[in-house]
Amino acid sequence: MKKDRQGSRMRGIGVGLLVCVLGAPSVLGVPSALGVPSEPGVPAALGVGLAAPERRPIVFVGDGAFQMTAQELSSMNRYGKSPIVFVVNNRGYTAERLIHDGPFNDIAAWKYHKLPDAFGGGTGMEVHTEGDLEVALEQATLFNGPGPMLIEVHIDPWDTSEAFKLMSEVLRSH
Ligand SMILES: Cc1ncc(C[n+]2csc(CCOP(=O)(O)OP(=O)(O)O)c2C)c(N)n1
Ligand SMILES: [Mg+2]
Repeated sequence: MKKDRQGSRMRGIGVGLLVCVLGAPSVLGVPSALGVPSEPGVPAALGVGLAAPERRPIVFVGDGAFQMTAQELSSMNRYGKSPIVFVVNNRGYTAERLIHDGPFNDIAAWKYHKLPDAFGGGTGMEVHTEGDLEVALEQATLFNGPGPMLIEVHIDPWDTSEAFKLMSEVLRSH
């Protein structure tokens, strides 16, 4: 993510998904983690929203994974669910780029923040800088539907954590 007046950079999250219950009882986080499949994150948020209506699912999903499950925004509208979905737009499959780069890691350039509207409702926001992110987080805190809130976060394709780089180096050498 680009620096702005706020200072330090934010790192890409790599790939993967973990479903875990965060501290606050009303919030359920579906963040990314290393080495587990990420594609079910968005559908899982819908399932969680249906199974535990008192909770607010929050999803962190890669753009590549999201392109496989984006239509669940439609189901969220259909069933009146309002998760917060962070889509990390690093223009493709960074996890695989680090291991073996090539044009097969590029994906179509969707305007992710416009998709809630296309799928029936909700709110979309776009984040380029840390200042934008602060505004988006404030809006997310106040958000109460209807429909999902999608926050598209732009990150450089090569901006990943040191741990992820190290893991990729090991994988690349095999
Ligand atoms: C259905 C499916 N096809 C292919 C893969 C292989 N795969 C592992 S990581 C990855 C890239 C994920 O990209 P993205 O969600 O954009 O995360 P990023 O690494 O860019 O943070 C892919 C395609 C997979 N896990 N599941
Ligand atoms: Mg990606």
